[in-house]
Amino acid sequence: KAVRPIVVCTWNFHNATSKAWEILNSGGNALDAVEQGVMIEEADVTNQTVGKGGRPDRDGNVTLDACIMNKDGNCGSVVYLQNITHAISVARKVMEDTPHVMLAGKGAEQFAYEKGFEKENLLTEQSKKEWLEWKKESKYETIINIENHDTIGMLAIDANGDISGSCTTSGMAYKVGGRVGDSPLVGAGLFIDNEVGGATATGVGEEVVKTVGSFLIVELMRQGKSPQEACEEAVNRIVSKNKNYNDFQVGFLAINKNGETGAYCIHPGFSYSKYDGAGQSDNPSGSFVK
Ligand code: SD4
Repeated sequence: KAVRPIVVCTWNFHNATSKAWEILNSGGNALDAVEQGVMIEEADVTNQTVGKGGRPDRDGNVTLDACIMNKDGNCGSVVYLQNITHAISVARKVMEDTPHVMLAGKGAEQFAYEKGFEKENLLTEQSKKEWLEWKKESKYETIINIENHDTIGMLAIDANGDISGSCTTSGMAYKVGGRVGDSPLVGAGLFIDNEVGGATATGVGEEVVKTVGSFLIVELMRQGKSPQEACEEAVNRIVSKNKNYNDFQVGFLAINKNGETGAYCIHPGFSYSKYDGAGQSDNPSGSFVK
């Protein structure tokens, strides 16, 4: 019997899954759940990889990437968005109120103001202080390491059995100005097919983009793989193509139409949060490197 409703998200963002569960459990739809769930993290200034309080690029600018996808296969995305906390809600507006899929930079920001979003300073004192520290030692280089995480990707199935997903991030800390990662790219950081399931990614986005990880996982599930098997194959694909995998982390999370979930990552440390009729739980992910 299918498990529903159910919500999962990357890492241990219990407040986010609780919010999504509240919506799902009162008969709300999966799209509202995945939007409002991740909004909790976007607003949380102590989460320095999502929304307000996110770490800036190497020039000190906080730039956000996000996308959302619904049961009909429609999607909306924003990249390089500045001065707006709730990138995911702007992405939803792109999906619902425009004939487009993706808006970037100034255009996305202008669109957000037209839709009534407030201009906010996203760089907190804490993130600014850390950035100034980084600048002293960094020689202005973007360092790829396995610690840079916390992007939230969320997948939900509502009481009707319909699936939606969301993904939102401030991206890699101290990235080159203008850099866009996997999180707002439909197919890479997130993919949903209402007949099959959904997948989302966290970690070094460049590696996820190169293998179109989330789309790959959904297609593998379509061919009969379990969410766990599909996530493992997607990680194996990355490590077989890039011998430097000791230097970076990628984690995938997937759910199928029956509410079965799976997760896999390169290095130990990734986990996901789940909320269903059995309550809230933390689920450690298996890893390629033991
Ligand atoms: C990115 N994938 O911009 C994001 C970063 C991330 O957990 O997931 N951090 O590459």
